[in-house]
Amino acid sequence: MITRRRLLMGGAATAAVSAAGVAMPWGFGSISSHARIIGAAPLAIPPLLKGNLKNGVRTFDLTLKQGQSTFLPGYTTSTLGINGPYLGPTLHFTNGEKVRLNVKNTIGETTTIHWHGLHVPAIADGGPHQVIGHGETWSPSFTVKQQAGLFWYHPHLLHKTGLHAYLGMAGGIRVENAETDALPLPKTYGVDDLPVVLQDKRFNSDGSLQYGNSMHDLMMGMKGDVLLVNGGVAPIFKATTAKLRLRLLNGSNARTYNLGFKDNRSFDIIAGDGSLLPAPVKAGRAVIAPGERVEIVVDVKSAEPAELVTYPYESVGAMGRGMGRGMMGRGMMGRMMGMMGDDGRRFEVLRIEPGEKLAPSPRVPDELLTLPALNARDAVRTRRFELDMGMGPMMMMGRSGFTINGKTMDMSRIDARVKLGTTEIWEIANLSPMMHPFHIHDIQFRILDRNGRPPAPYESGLKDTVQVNSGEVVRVIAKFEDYADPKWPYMFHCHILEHEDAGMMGQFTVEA
Ligand SMILES: [Cu+2]
Repeated sequence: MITRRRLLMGGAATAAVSAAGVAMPWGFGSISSHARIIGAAPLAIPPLLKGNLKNGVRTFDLTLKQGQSTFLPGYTTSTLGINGPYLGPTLHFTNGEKVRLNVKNTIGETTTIHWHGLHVPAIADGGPHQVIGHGETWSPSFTVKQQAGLFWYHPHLLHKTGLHAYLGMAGGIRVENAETDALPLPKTYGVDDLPVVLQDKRFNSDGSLQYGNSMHDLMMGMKGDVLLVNGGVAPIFKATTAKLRLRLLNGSNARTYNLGFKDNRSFDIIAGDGSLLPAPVKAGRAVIAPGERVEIVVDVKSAEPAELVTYPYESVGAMGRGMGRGMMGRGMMGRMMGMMGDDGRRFEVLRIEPGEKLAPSPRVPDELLTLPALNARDAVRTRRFELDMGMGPMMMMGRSGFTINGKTMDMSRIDARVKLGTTEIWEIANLSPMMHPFHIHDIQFRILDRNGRPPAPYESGLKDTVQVNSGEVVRVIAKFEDYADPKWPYMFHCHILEHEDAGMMGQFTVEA
């Protein structure tokens, strides 16, 4: 029997030791045998929850709970989940519909649940101000105002987001929209349209999840050596159709993945965080940072297995910038630099095993979504947000160096007040030596430019999280509409959860 104290303290107090054969990554040492044993398991498809429609409101019941999961053969792992022991159901929303979410917390301590990417009133957002005590039920309701896409929900408690998300509380939200429903894209859930949630974990020798508090885990974010895909290791999907749509969600605390197929086949990137792209983008790789979503459509051939794997990821600009501000001497800098992009872990993500006979799939349309032309002149103002990691004296004194505009998160401070109904440009400047995925609540924005250059076609749709590479200035533009509240703020923050928890977060209100 694992007490809740034990579960929640978990690996936090445990030294960063991986027992041989337990937590070694796929392809390295003895875990390869483990991975193959588990790798025979089918891809788990979370249940699709459609809610109960009553008096025009679609109601979803979510219970946050403790659970026991088996990730490694022969080991039981204490986890947190939603309506189950690990992860949660996929919620099915339709644009324009009013929804209510009854979120009951039974995990033994306070947490929150945030609707990542959804445009909702600040009080319904589920950020650090909307705490749900143990035994309590929080019931926000709002009207769904989104493009079709994959959104998600996860905890957002101040200083605990990393741990609570890591233990397993997360789920997808599929929004359907009449405008995009008509497109001939694969959309049968679990058949040709698959949720793929990526999360890397580390395990203690007793099979418990390890959540480190080492300086390295704080600086680089918590990275694991086992990749869970919908809660399984290197799962298999038996394809029955000629095309598959993979809705990839990076639900990891800190790791960015450079995804591609082992045989380097190309695929169509059709969607980013908050909408379809204007047009499909042919690619052989898709880089997805924590918090981001990418949807791809890939062709499969009868009886020919295809493996989705990770390739080396180099964050652009990290190596070329030289000394970060506030950094210590060159020796430490050199060591840090070596770790900024990639720690050398390679993962098997998903093995697709097509049957002999595949149902035909329509070709991906040449045009997917019409978005208005971007015009920087629509903005009434530009705000600048400087991301930094002071790794020198600040850290030595035990103070967090993870700052935005030189400040760490303070729940009693509003960092920006936006006027309702106006369009703003937010200029995000990364002064630190590593990439930070910057997430803004409330809005879906468009990327204007990166260091003055237009964004790549694959990031030209609606976004809520953007990779800001070392030394880069990324400008995004959005209109802040519908919901004003002078009291309750929305958050903006780095989606490397250890950075967020250490203070790389701020608050803004939208005011009439
Ligand atoms: Cu960060």
